[in-house]
Amino acid sequence: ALIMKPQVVFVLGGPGAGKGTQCAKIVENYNYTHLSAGDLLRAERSREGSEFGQLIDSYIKDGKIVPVEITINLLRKAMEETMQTDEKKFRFLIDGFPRNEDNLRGWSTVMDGKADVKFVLFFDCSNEVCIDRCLERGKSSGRTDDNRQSLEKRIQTYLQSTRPIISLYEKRGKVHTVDASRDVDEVFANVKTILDAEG
Ligand code: UP5
Ligand code: MG
Repeated sequence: ALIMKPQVVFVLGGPGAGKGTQCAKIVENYNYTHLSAGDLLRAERSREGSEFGQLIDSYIKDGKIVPVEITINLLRKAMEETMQTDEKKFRFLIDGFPRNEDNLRGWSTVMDGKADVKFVLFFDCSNEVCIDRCLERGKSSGRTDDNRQSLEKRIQTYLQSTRPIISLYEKRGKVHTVDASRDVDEVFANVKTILDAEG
């Protein structure tokens, strides 16, 4: 069978901007598979026999970005498994990646020529709103990084490392920015306009 080249949308934005929430809504309405790099790392952290569990655990608590060799393998495997299960599933939302230059280098090394990055969907939101949402979620999420101390570091990492990656794609005219501070349905209405126009 003819294997389609994966078509990728990178979904970026600060911690708690609503990437996961909006990706879930996109999947309900469009033919995309959602892959959250953070979720894949958290699953790997708790996988029996993982050699990276402790490393991932400490990076996430510290709001630091895990070395790309780990993340890219998880993403590549998830994409391959999806496409092997259903060859029509070749459109992916990659949520929370690439977050820094190391991530970008790792993606290029492994995926250049093997996947097309169509554009970046950027959920833009003030740090204050991001922090409030994560602290609220922290009451029940069980996430080890939904506390004030980790959040300060996550925001710091986002501003220092991830914003420059978004800017880089912006210079290439590849970013669609969404105001993520509005309510979930208003944000999604904006997302729909973008996805409908992109085809
Ligand atoms: N919420 C959502 N939208 C809302 C809205 N419009 N109005 C009001 N509330 C809204 O939403 C967060 C919370 O806000 C939820 O309670 C939601 O109901 C509410 P969510 O959709 O979960 O936001 P999201 O942007 O997905 O937030 P998340 O916390 O997942 O973002 P992060 O980017 O911080 O987390 P991620 O899981 O991507 O990464 C975690 C860590 O993993 C990183 O800090 C890093 O240490 C590591 N990591 C890597 O090292 N490499 C990677 O490639 C990826 C992650
Ligand atoms: Mg998320």
